[in-house]
Amino acid sequence: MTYVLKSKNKSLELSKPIIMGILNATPDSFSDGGQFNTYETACQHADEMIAHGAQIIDIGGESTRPGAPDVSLEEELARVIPVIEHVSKKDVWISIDTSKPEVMKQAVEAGAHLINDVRALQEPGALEVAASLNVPVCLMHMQGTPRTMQTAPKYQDVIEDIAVFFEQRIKACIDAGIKREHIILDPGFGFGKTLEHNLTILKNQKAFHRFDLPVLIGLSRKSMFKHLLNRDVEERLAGSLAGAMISAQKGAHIIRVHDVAETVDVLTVVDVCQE
Ligand code: 7PJ
Repeated sequence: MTYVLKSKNKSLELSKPIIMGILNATPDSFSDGGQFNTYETACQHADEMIAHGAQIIDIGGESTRPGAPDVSLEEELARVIPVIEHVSKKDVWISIDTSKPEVMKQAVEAGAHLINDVRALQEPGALEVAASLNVPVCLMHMQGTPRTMQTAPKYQDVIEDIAVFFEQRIKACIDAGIKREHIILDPGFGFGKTLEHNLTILKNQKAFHRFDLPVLIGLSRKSMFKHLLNRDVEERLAGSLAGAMISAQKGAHIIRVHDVAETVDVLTVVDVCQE
């Protein structure tokens, strides 16, 4: 089944996995925090990821690393809107990584095509605003909140518990007037998950294809590679690429990464060997 995402006057074919490049416009993100937090460096990094083959640029102004402080609306807008305006001049999709309805609204007005919400539109007003904006939405699973999620994650069955969450959120979206063809699902690696949970999801991600919706996978540089490989954040490229390769082979539609050029190579090799 080939999905085609449509937003504004653009469409994005998901017949093979595509790359979402991560642009953190935050001063405190865990893996590249502080590196891209000025307007110029953020724009430069976006341009580079586009040149390397990213088809979506995911722009976020709120750090969701465990224990990160809350960011005010004004601060989040000041971080992301100028960068969105810059990237919107390019031929690429823009995703806004936020949970705040007002940021969703202003970001889409400034040029964003897709809403990526780690809280799956559960903040007050988010469902309604997303429905009115009429753009695709990525619903990510998280257990707990960014502040507490890694304390003691527990599941009866991590795959089935996430599937129940997806079912409920898909229904909430449809009831709010969001089109089914606008929904993307993401199991949320590292968001209230132990290493064992993350590995179970990596291996069994095809289970989420039961919803007949595109699946987004984000495991780039995450702490699962610290726990599995004992690697610091700047040493997680090989692990991240292996995760991207497995996800591509298991049929993931969108892969969210920091290292665009390297992941493009991996996906090209996977693609030519597809049976
Ligand atoms: C994810 C995300 C993810 C989606 C972050 C990081 C932490 N959005 N935002 N999926 N992770 N959809 O960049 O590693 O896994 S923030």
